[in-house]
Amino acid sequence: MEKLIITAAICGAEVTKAHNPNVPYTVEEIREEARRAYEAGASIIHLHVREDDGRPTQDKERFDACIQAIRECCPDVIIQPSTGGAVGMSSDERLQPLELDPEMVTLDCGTLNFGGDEIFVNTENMIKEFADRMRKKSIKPECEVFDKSMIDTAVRLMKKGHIEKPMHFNLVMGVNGGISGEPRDLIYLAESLPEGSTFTVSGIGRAQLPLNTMAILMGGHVRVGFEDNIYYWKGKPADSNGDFVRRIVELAKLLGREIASPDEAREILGIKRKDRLRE
Ligand code: KMH
Ligand code: ZN
Repeated sequence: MEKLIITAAICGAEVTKAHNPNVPYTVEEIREEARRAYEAGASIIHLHVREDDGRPTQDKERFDACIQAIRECCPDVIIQPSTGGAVGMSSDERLQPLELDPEMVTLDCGTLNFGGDEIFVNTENMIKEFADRMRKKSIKPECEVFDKSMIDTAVRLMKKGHIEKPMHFNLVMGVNGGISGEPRDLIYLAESLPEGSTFTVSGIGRAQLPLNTMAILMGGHVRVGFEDNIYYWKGKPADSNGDFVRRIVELAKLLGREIASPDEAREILGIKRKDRLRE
């Protein structure tokens, strides 16, 4: 089996210090959480950024500051900014991190309810525009799918030339409004992917650990972190993203999967390391 790529989604846009005081907001807190995840074995940092008071932002300057800070202590890690941002942001706001020419970003592949009255809007025309902008800059999209229909949308857009092969998917499972996080759901999604694609599994809340375990066994990859889950065990808030990553490293060892370094992850995903990251 391929080596295991571990992504750490270190802060997200929705969780706050009221949920878990260890959720990072400032540039320094984000750098330290990235460092803990990287030193534990993460090869990708999925990055949202916040104002110092915790408000989510897609501001290019703030992304730049966080990316530079992460680079200081994680020189070769793949930094994957979010183009999802937070519910209610405009396309222009969300697309700002593309101007920094990252190696990889997220591409959200459909609209869904996102709790209460919130709707996370990703119309087909938006997805096409986002994907075209990524393709023109040779930025690898990670297709975020929250339900089976979003896989179908992504494949349709691949066939029309908006997304290049091989495709990489993140199966986000257990969001209220998306697919649930039962084992049969993961099997269904994984069997629906086009041949030759790779996939990561993100389980929300208590679905995180069981779905990560299944992903390791199925030859997929895993995402952990505060964006998806703030508890290490039921009722015990996690101390850091590093703890989640370490647990996956131990589990993978027990289950016979080696961990991919950032360069090995690039190889698996077909990403070319960009020169500016070597500076
Ligand atoms: N914060 C969610 C509304 C992504 O990073 O692309 C969207 C999200 C997905 O987190
Ligand atoms: Zn995200």
